[in-house]
Amino acid sequence: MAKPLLDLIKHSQIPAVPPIWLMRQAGRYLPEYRRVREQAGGFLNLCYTPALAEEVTLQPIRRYGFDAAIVFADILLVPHAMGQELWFETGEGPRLTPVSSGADLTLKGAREHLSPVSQTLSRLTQSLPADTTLIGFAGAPWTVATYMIAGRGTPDQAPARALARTQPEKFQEIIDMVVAVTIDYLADQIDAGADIVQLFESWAASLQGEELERWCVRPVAQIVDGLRARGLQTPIIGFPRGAKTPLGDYAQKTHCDVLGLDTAVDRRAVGDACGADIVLQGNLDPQILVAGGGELDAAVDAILQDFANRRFIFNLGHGILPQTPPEHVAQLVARVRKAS
Ligand code: 1CP
Repeated sequence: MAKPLLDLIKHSQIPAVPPIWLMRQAGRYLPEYRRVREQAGGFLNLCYTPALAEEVTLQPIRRYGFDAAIVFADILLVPHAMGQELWFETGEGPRLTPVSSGADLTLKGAREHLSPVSQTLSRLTQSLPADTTLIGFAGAPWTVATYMIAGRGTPDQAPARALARTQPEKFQEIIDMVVAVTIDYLADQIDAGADIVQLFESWAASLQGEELERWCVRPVAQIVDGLRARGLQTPIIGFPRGAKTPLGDYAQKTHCDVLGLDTAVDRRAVGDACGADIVLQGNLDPQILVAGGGELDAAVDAILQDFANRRFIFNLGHGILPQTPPEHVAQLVARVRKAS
């Protein structure tokens, strides 16, 4: 059976209705997610138990019939697999034991540690509707490293930026190890059935110029090229949130097939700057999805209009917020689909 979202990337036709999925579409805004998370006894158990991770991946598909499902996991499973302690403080987000060089990490056993995620994907190839595209993912190395070095989320990524500036060779070791683990991890996700993979560069905004090239662009290109060198032609979505670089250049230099746009991106300018061979994805403001009503309809219509003449995947400009009313998501999907 055809998968409209995957087909959009592989072929050059522009469909009448763009395919739609939402970043963080499984999660705390859904009461059925909160129930399974409780049953799992914690967020990490949920990620590492394939039957439960499968269930929460399917929840938003059942409710809304999105064109794609994204496997339930987290970008911080990679540092966990490399030997860092990882835990989630309720209401406060992730915590890790901070590292400052490659010597604090290990590659041994990382692939095996991450195998539950591939098992979740295998299960989903059986349980998803046949026309739903299956998305795997990982964090981009810079973004993952910002958590590894600080031991937590930070507003300005200062600890990672300081290490990159003062001890670039130590920082490079960490990045190189994350690149190596991520290539294996995504290759395994693709072997298990992922149709597409996305690389989340959530903290691109904290670097610019040479540093952006070295720590964001180059490692992502190494991952894309590493997958291609293994004969894997699976489409890859890059999402450089807030990147201070022309996005057409980012797509070209990283060799990504799809460019995820954040909320702040000027849609028409990006549309003009990127050739027709790049598929664009985005960029509804998650806060407008919280607001709903006429404001939501107007924002959806503006996006549909701006991208009417190119290959485009409807999404948010960042992850869905936990306070989002589930009925606003239904409103969004209906609005996108009736626009044909
Ligand atoms: O249930 C809970 O309390 C945990 C909340 C939660 C969820 C639902 C976390 C903790 N991670 C996830 C799942 C998740 N994370 C997915 C899969 C599901 C889906 O998309 O439907 C994905 C793709 C991610 C990616 C992720 N994790 C990113 C990149 C995207 C982004 O939002 O910028 C980042 C930065 C993380 C780290 C992380 N994990 C969890 C939290 C709260 C955070 C952010 C920490 C911070 O910086 O404050």
